Amino acid sequence: RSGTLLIRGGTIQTAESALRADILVRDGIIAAIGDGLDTSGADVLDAGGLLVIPGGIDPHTHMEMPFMGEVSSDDFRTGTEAAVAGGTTMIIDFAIPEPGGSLIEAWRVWSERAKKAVCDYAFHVCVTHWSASVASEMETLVRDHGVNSFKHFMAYKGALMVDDGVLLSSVGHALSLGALCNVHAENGDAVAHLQKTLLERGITGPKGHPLSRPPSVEGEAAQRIIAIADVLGAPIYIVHVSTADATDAIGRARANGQRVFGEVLAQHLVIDDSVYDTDDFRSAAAHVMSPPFRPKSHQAKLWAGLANGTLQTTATDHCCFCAPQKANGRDDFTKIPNGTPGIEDRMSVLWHHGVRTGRLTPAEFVAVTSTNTAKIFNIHPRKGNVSVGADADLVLWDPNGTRTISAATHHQRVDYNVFEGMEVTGLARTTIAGGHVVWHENQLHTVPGSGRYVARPPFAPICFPHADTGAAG
Ligand code: DUC
Ligand code: ZN
Ligand code: ZN
Ligand code: ZN
Repeated sequence: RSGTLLIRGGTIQTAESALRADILVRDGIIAAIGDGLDTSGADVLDAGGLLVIPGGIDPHTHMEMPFMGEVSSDDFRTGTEAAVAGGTTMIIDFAIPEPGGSLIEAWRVWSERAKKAVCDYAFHVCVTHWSASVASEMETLVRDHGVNSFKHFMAYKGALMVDDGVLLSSVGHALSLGALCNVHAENGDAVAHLQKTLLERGITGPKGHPLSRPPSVEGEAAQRIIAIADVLGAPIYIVHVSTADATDAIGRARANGQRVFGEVLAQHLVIDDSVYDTDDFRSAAAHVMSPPFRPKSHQAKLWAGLANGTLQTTATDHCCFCAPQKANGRDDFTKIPNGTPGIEDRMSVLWHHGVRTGRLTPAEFVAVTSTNTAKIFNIHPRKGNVSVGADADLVLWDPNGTRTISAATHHQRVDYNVFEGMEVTGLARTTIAGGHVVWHENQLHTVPGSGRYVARPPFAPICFPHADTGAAG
């Protein structure tokens, strides 16, 4: 192929505006936008009747992750192939150190695994303990390795969980480095206590999972991390907000001027806790993820949060385990590997249940699937945007195309789909990653290893609202 691509006849939909114009892509970059472009020698893609949107960015995935005695079944090749088939062109995965181990080593291990990715990627690096060497490794990661975000688990006691002391040290240190902290907000002590109580009462099946992680467990942790961030004057990003409790806590903090960000998963927006209301172990276990699915009443709050800006990003926490892996917890729900797939279907689910229902405008759809994530993690306007000079990560989005979601046809390497049977309107006709057509007319054209690591620069201290910049106030 020529390396030059003309996308002709589409409507460019960004988080800002809709514009009828052609796009010229050269050497992986958007070279020109307009009409009557000089296109000699270019391959032409007809986008008539389609929207041209910035490729989706999923800020929360777990490819090939060792977790709860298993390894998640999608690796960086299959997981990113599923991503581009669904219109997502970048992921931010999580590099997790060995217990007590090196953060830089974790970054290296994940970098090695990601070499087979077919779209661009970056890593949040997890802080799972605290020491002087962790602090200095954080500094090295920010300075030399393009990391500007660190992740913390307030749950998974005895494994990944950190206490408030670690949170205070790490969030405060990250602030000084110009990095943003992420948190999984669930009270891990409460979860461990409830798990023990439930097992003692003989509740060993998957029905115990949501009972061990009720909404207040998330609400408490969200309020606590918001208070800790406020004490430090640091921004904070709360992953997979699944409850009215946490959404309200974020809304209050933002109303008070605190810089708190919230992410919501496509799964939590449309699936409720009735999935646990079955004696079929396989089906219930397939839906064991944390936070769990919630009573339906929470969903309206999550959608409202996206529409009113309380929640800014959508993700999937894509973390696949097949039935034999889930079966590890047949006699004890606490041993079911936590996680659900989602990366291939996030964009369609958001369009169908968001835009088609009038909950989101097309511009808001682009914001919450791509642009806001690029801004929050400091890779905008290179990512999350359609502008001259930006990376040519683009999707020719058919707002009226329909498909039925199914594990029988998906590209995710997992034996079920939580959206099985859902008919959705809105799909990726063509996906372009780094200037290459990687998905077209229902076919993958991917090259393992064509994805690139995206180094993310730290934030200038002035960009953090409460940071002590030496200025008055
Ligand atoms: N929750 C999951 O369901 N899987 C991976 C990690 C997490 O926090
Ligand atoms: Zn090429
Ligand atoms: Zn989590
Ligand atoms: Zn996760």
